[in-house]
Amino acid sequence: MNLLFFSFSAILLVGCSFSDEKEEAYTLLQRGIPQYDNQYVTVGFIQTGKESDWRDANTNDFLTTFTKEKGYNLLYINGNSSSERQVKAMYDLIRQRVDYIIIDPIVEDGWDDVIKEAYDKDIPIIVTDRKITTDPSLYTCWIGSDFYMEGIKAIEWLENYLEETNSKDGNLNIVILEGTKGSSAELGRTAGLTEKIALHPNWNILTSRSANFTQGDGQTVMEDILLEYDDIDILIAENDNMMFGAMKAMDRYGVSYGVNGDVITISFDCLYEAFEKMIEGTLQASIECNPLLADLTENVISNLQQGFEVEPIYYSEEGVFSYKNAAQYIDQRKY
Ligand code: GZL
Repeated sequence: MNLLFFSFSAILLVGCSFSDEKEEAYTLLQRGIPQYDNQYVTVGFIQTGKESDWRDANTNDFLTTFTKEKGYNLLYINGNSSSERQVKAMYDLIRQRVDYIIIDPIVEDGWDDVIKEAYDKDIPIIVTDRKITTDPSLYTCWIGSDFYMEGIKAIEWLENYLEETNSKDGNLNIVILEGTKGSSAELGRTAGLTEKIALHPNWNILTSRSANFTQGDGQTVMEDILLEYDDIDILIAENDNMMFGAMKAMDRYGVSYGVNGDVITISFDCLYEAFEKMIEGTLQASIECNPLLADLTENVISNLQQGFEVEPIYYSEEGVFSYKNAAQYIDQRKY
């Protein structure tokens, strides 16, 4: 049956213009709305698309949690980094009358109409990881990280590090590699970072540019920055993969970084590879952003199935790790 869904969504997602995708979806699906086996709870999961190792861990967590053994028929849709595709996929799922829809929205805007459609058709929507600007009364809940606090935590770590190493005086030049523009992870982290940085008159943001959460863009954007600036003291990347790419760029241009280098390195996510780099000292701190949200999400759906009330917001547990404590925790890491 899932194959039928994918074949329909493949048809729906090709050739329609954004303005008529809703009608197109409903017309095509009129001819054959799949009938799912109602012994299972049918859950549509619309993911952002591949852009980072964090994303792979997040996707895998949902695929291995919402299983037939646990009573779920999971319809996984890869958004291919396209908000338009995500919205079209949601109209498909609504028309198929799935029991629940989980979305990880690429960006916060553009969801109002389709969320209202789901609300009117009584299909509960659970937003995970990134947020949407739609009226929260129209969807069940949001589950994810406090991105603003992640930005604050990064600067608090930097303040302590500069104090401990007696390097807080003098002008400090900062470069920020931002995540996907308009995503709540980027908006929240950037707000937290810039708000705390502004409290330090001797700190200067040389440039803050998007590298779209990808390793490849992290490298190319950092290469451009290194051609413009030769006085960088601190590099903050809004995810580990962009930092890994930036490290390749700094290697290429002979710029030293990390505990024994010229550039202090701070990133977000806390991937296993980030722990390896913190142990070797090239990455000095990573602010955890937990991708393992499926259990929290499944718990919400299980409560809804039993008729229980659920909360509007669920924050995941997260810490801060550095070159000092990475070795102590690396064996416990799950992604
Ligand atoms: C954060 C998540 C971000 C990660 C990136 O919750 O949306 O997207 O920090 C990922 O690695 O690509």
